Amino acid sequence: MTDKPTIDSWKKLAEREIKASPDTLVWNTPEGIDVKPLYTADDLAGIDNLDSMPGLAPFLRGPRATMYTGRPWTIRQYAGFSTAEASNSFYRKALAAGQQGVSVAFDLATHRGYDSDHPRVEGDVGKAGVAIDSVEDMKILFDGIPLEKISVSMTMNGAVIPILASFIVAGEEQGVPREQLSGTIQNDILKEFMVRNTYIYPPEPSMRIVADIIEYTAKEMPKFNSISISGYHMQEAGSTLVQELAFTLADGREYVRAALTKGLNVDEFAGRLSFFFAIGMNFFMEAAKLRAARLLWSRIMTEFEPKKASSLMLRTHCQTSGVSLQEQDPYNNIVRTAFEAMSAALGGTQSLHTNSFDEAIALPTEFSARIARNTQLILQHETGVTKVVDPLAGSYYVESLTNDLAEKAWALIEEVEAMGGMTKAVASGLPKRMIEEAATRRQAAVDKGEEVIVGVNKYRLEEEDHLDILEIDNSAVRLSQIARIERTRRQRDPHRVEAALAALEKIARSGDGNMLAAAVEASRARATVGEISDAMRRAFGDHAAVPEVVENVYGQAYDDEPEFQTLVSRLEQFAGSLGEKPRIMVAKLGQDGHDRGAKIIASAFGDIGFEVIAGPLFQTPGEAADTAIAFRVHVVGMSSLAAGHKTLAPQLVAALKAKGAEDIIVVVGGVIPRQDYQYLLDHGVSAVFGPGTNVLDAARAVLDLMEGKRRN
Ligand code: DCA
Repeated sequence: MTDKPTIDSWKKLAEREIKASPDTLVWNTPEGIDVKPLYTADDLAGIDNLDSMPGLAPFLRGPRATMYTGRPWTIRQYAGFSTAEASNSFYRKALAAGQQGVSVAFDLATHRGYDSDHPRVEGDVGKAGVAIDSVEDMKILFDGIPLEKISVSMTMNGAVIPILASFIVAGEEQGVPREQLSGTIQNDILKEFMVRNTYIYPPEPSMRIVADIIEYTAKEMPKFNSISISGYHMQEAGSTLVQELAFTLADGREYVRAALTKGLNVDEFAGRLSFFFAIGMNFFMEAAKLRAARLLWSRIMTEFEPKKASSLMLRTHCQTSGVSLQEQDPYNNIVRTAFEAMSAALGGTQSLHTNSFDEAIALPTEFSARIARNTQLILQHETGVTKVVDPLAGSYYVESLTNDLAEKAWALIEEVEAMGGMTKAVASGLPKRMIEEAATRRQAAVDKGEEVIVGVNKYRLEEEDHLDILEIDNSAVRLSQIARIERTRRQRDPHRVEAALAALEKIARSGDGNMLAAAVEASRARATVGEISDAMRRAFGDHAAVPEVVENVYGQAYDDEPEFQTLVSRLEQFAGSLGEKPRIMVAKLGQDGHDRGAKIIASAFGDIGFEVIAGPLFQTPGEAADTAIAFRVHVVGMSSLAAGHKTLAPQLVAALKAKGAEDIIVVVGGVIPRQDYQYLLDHGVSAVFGPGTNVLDAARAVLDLMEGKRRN
């Protein structure tokens, strides 16, 4: 007879197999959770809620009793490019091919409240999303899409008032009253200050905007989700899953408090708060994250003493991870996305976007978008994952992970609370700094090959296959948008526009009234997105962030490793010959606020020994040239993630030249398709660093360029 198997007998066996202690197999994750090679029933001891039920508080196992067995998640692909016409045709085709909800991506000019004819946005119009200047564009965007049936999600935070207003008016003019409109507006400004940077106004009035929208939708639009509290962009910026979980839920708590200041009862709006998480490659941990999120949200909401059970319920959209996509060997991204989508489904998401495989490089083509959509259709129809509610429940490992994540995130939520809540924490810069440190640490792990990415730092192809990508002719989009704005301005009643904008500005200044209600009237009168934003700008001013750079994280990860030290000494030698530290300015141009790459470069280059000047966000090429000259930099490193590089980089080179500073070397990094390298090199750029570049390689190349310049 054999003895009852125990953990000790397993350990002995394991030790014999690997000729080392099984403790050496523990995986230390960035979350600070040490994942063991084996979980057993013992790991469930002391864990609460193992016997909870889906559809019942605390909703750990899902917000619905039947979950996907009753109705699968919504396939909601985030898309939008160039003009309203082009995006509308894309949506209609996608809906006919099985997509179930629309999700609009706006261009960065719209996000930041500028009309397409504004001189600051020349490189941004129609790139990375659709350009919307007024209700006229919005009507075209939804032409032939029945807004009483199809739910529409809009990723908008900065210019959220004019965009939601013009959506409401587009609905009205399509014959759909606002109480019938269903969908979601992102309206999550706190994470913009933390990571995404498409804010317009300072934090305090921005929070008032959030509260006004919650109030308006609670009273007037019962089917509309007033906010999508988003952790997605935190993970994209490099956060750990614990940080994503904690900061998102802490943001949610802050929004509830803001809404309560409008005199609402918590049950009037809590059921229409929604969430948005990223799903990366840590398969089981991501599924556990969604389970932990539901548990913690119901804990947080209990504090507000709601009467309705639905007020405790966390409903979420998920998107597969953009940063997990790679430029190298890009078809691998299809596989990555499929695993992430499966994890989101196992975690119990309500709605899902699956990325297209070419999104590390450009906007999706129809072909890549079809594969992304079909990934979800196959999951729903062919794999059987929809047939059982919360199928991972009871797994020793997943229940332990759920519990560990919940505990760690709760500790961080309490830390934020001790600081006075998320608005104060954001103002202190702590969450941003923590995320940037995590991002830099991860970059070092990838650069060192400790974290394997197939096709990038291991199994790299000798030669990459050619990939056809979508290219937007931004100047044509801009001209057609400008023509439509001019037509709209000609045809409207200027007195009505002026009166509506003045009324909005008055509410913005006084706090007496609802800004969205006033903007709906302005939008009916054909005030543009830029004009409505400007009315509030006059009251609130613009927010200007001071860029900070983390130190000693990248360098520390390398410690005394020879590869790193050789570079540091080479740089020291060069500095000696130069008589000063080489200076590099990391520049962000146009409305592209995605600064993860810029921050990592700034931080790593600083640790290597460069003097780094972190340029402010949203500069024009001329302004960036002025900063570069003022700081007497040797190199400008322009980071571009939003497809503006072909317009903005040549303009930067030209601006430097015009100001007599052609000596300053310009390099460009970020999401730059290979097809564009030569164009940039032909226009005065000295080197291009695409996605997946090892930071030490980039630093070596910049040093080569500086040495070369000095020799000539
Ligand atoms: N049995 C019966 N009814 C169900 C079931 C079920 N098993 N599952 C869902 N439903 C109902 C829901 O109650 C809902 O109706 P309601 O709005 O009247 O309550 C309807 O079916 C739609 O389902 P839901 O799960 O709410 O899915 P979505 O409408 O897609 O909303 C949500 C998902 C996360 C709440 C929303 O905020 C969203 O779509 N976010 C997307 C954000 C986004 O796209 N961001 C872009 C980056």
